[in-house]
This record gives sequence, C-alpha cells and structure tokens, in this order.
Amino acid sequence: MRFDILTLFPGMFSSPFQESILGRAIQKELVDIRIINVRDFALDKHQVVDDTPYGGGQGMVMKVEPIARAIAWARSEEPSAWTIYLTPQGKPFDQEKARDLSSRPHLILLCGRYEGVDERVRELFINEEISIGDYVLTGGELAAMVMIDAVSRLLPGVLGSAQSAEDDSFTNALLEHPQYTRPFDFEGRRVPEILLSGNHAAISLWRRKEALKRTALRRPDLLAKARLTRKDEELLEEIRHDGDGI
Ligand code: 4HQ
Repeated sequence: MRFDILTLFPGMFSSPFQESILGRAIQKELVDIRIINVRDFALDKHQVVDDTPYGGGQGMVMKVEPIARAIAWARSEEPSAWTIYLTPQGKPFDQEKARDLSSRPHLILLCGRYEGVDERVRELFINEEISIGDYVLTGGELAAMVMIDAVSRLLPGVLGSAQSAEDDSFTNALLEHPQYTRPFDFEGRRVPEILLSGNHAAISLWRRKEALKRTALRRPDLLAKARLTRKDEELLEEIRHDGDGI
C-alpha cells in the first residue's frame, strides 16, 4: 500500500517510519511512504505557499496552486488515489475507518499548517476529511502519522502472527485485559495466581472478565456497543456482585 504525504515539514517524517514494525513493513515493501514537500510545487521564484486570508483576520492560509500541483503529481500514476485532508472538522478516526482505508492501494494525505488550506482545495481535490480527535494540533503531520500507523498494521504481513490485529481491543469492541510478565513478585505486588495455573480455560475466562470489568469502568460507551454473549452477561453480573469497581 502506498501513502503519499503532502507537507511543508518533510523533516518531521524522517524517523517515525524507520523504527520497529513500520520500518520492517517498508523494508519488506508492504508499505511505501513518499514524503512530498508542497513547497517544491510553488510556482514563483520565492516558493511562496501561504498568503493572508481574504476578508482579513489572523494567520496565514495555504495557497491552492502549490497543493493542486502536488496532488496532481501524486496522482499521476493512479488518478483515483483517495485523497484525505486531516482536520478537526473531519469525521472522527476510529478502528473501523482504519480498516476501511486499509483496503485502498493508494492514499494521499494532505497536512495543513497555519489556519488551514484555501477552501477550494477541499472542494476540488479532497475525497474525505478526517480528524484524529477533538484537540488542536500545530499541523496535520502528527495526525497523518497516527493514521498511517493504525492503517499499516492491518495490512497482511505487517504484524507477526504472534501479534495479529484480529484479537486487538476495538476489533472486539472491548478494552484489553491486564498483562503481566516476570518477576512474579515486585515489591510485594504479585501476579494473579490463576495466570500460573496452567488451566487455559480458566485463564481465558479470567481475562474475559477483566476485559469486561475494565471496559465497564473506563469506557461504558464501548460496552454498550459491544456484542456480548450470554457468558459475558454472566461475568458482568459477577463483576457487579464482586463490587470491585462498578
Ligand atoms: N489540525 N485531526 C490544524 C488538527 C487535526 C486533528 C490539522 C490542526 C490541520 C490546519 N488534524 N491544521 N485534530 O488539529 O487531524
């Protein structure tokens, strides 16, 4: 899968994609990331990419022509490449959107700076606007990185079989159960005995109950959406009865 990132700050992308799982995915050519400097597509000799807003007001607006030319260049091999603008005004990004985007061969991600882009960019070239959350960033670059990370790990071969995207929380609509590793006893805090029992059925049940408890406590909104089995309902009843939390 190819990602084209259109940005005024290409240097921001030099290290995040070189590490760990994403670095390996790029080496294996499962993911191809091209960083495109919008300034290279400015028409004038001073390579101006922004200007003051019509009607007045603070800040600068990204000009339409350099972005139009950068998008045309990115689309040259694949005219239908899906083009996304990262903005707090977009549809909230979630696991379902990540899955949906992972089926596309080529995404173009436009990262805005300052007061954003000229409205005509959105009208003419943008297929979809996406927000990574209700907070304000200094630019779309970090939002693009978040999206690429979440989408890439869903591609076949990117995660090892030991990891696997299938049993992630959110795929199952519940938060994950707690995890422990050695030592058994850290400053008197011991690992729950059940995890050392070797009883895999009992361990699975314990983990499911912990996942339900955690979700009920921290994200009741997710619990309300989750498809629960009869056994889950039983476990939730136990949790209420145990009284540890809810
Ligand atoms: N910005 N989700 C403003 C964001 C953002 C977000 C990107 C800041 C666009 C112009 N992008 N620029 N939240 O805060 O995606």
